[in-house]
Amino acid sequence: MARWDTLLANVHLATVSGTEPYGIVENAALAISAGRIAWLGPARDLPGSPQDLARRVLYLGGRWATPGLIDCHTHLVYGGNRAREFELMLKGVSYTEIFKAGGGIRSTMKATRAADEDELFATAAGRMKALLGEGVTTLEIKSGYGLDLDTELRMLRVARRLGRELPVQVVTTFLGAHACPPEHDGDKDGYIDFVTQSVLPRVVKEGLADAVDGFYDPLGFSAAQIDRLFAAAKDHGLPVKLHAEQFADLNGGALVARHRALSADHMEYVSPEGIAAMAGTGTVAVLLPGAFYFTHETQVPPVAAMRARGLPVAVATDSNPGSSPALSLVLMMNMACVLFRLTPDEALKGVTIQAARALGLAADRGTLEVGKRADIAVWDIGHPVELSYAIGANPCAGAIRGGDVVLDRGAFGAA
Ligand code: DI6
Ligand code: FE
Repeated sequence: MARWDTLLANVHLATVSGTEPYGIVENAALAISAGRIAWLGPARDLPGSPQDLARRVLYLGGRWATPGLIDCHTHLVYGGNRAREFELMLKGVSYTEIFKAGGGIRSTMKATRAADEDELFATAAGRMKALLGEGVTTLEIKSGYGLDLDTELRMLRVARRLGRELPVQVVTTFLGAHACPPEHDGDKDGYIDFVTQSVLPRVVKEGLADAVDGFYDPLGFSAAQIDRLFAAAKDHGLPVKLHAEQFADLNGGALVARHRALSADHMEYVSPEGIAAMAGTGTVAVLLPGAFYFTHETQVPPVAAMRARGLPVAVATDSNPGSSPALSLVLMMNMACVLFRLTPDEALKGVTIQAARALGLAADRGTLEVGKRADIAVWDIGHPVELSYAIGANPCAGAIRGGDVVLDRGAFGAA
């Protein structure tokens, strides 16, 4: 009797575990049973010949395998796009000015309210396929372009449906507190009442959200309003995360630390005090180089200070129509290295184990280790540094999710 379901052979592993950069095991093998990693190590340590050990042997032709990539911050579900606002931004009108003139999040709100479920599903699925083609096996999707009950629920239902119908695990986040809609103009407190008393209970009742997020910014909501939002999330047993310090230092580090948030996202303007407050709380700093790049931001997130305080740092696309129309997590790795000076090892951790941590899933995935889900990306590269090195390449040759091959571009050949 074969002891394993599947054995990956003739492969090099970047396990992203242990203390060495990338957690490399060369000339390796990796066994999968019941959708989980059952064994891994140098091939010479296999307790028999591959064919005797597993019902199925996949020969990877000397390619590299990493944990399946995890995009822990996206706004993939939305109507329309903001290409015309892009033209304005290139003429020198800032993201903030466009927002204040009634564009920005509000213009996507209008297009999203006008889109039915199938339309939202089809456009998001198209975008998602680009990410899955890069070995993404888990991704987060936020609501936040409805800003009314029906549309927020519709966005989250679409996100759940994407996870059922496409070969990826979708983690959903309720971002009702993304911006104040026209119905509540001048009354952000009233809108937060509506979000916490009318929308969140329905979201929870229908099981549509895995976490709650808000936009902590003068364009979004105040610390007192976020406190109220997070208290309501806690009452419903949901973890929280926050868009913080994107355009200014507002002491967001202390705010997320106080709430033991899963993550604090953007973080360009976080202060040394903010980093100190977050250190040791488990909160992950999620860096979003696509938004930094696209909004012509010049304030680089203080990566050296984060590193010095041992803050976990993740990297994500922030895929959204206004500030980061990005559909490549691999490109974000390059941008995190070049623009923010992450090391390529940190960038790989940022889209695997640290991204898993930002979703509260680190015990289950994010590294190649025995017992973790068999979510694996296979790459046509000679060394894992190449994932961060190239600009605009997609060396992904295949992907496995929960032990099943979900993407095959010729990775799984014969011996
Ligand atoms: N910050 C962002 O970068 C996205 N949301 C947020 O709070 C942008 C959303 C958009 O412009 O549509
Ligand atoms: Fe975002």
